Amino acid sequence: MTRVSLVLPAYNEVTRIEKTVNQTAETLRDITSSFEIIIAEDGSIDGTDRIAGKLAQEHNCISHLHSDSRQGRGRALNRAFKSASGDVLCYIDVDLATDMSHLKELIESISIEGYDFATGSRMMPQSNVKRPLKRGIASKGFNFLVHTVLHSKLYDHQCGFKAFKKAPLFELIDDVEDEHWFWDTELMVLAQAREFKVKEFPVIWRHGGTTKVNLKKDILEMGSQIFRLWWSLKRQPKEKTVKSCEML
Ligand SMILES: Nc1nc2c(ncn2[C@@H]2O[C@H](COP(=O)(O)OP(=O)(O)OP(=O)(O)O)[C@@H](O)[C@H]2O)c(=O)[nH]1
Ligand SMILES: [Mg+2]
Repeated sequence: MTRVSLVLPAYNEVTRIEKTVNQTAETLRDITSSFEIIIAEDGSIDGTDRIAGKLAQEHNCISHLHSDSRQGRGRALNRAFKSASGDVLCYIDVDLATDMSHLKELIESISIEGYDFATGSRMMPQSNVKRPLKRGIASKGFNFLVHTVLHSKLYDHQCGFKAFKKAPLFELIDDVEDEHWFWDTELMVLAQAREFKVKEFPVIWRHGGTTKVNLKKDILEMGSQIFRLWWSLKRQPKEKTVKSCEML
């Protein structure tokens, strides 16, 4: 039987962590009888760590990874996946911005359809998205740069709703240098460059209200990461350039 490990990266999420964990467990129970939920929490100063610890104590299927200092989302995910016991590894953002009705498709893209990497998408023509105009424009600009500079075929790289087959993820995970927001993009660009089977599918997505993104600072950082990755790929041998990506 396929075992699913689902990671919730959490930084100062006291208002929603418990509800999200409960809703995630309920949704997972309808998909598989073997799963674990890992709360990858660090640096929280609002009591998220206390609630995550309590949930982990109360339920065998929940575990809590904690650091006192903020690690960045990418580093938190990296550490959580390395501790995971599942065959299908996935993560979703705590704000549940992507509609949970898509979780089954996300997991089955890997466990049944045989993809190595799968991601929800807010940018495909069939996606149904409500988000602030400013964030929508920033996201379009970012994805445009990733297409043109890094030759990615995906419409959306940053959707916090992704799943992986264990072995392909572990082939790449230590090559991903970014430790925060760009981690997702870097992983998906490398997955295409190494010719893994990648699926992108449209989702219903609603902006989660409060955000951890600092628009000005994070956009500059993401922009510089695009060029850092471009330079790093350019220096790699020819067979590692982007060749294919399957999309719905
Ligand atoms: N463990 C950990 N999680 C983080 C860190 N920074 C952000 N997160 C989590 O990453 C997820 C995404 O954060 P959001 O604020 O929703 O960011 P976003 O989805 O890119 O942006 P929005 O579109 O505004 O929602 C949330 O579950 C956060 O709690 C971090 O430093 N460490
Ligand atoms: Mg979000």
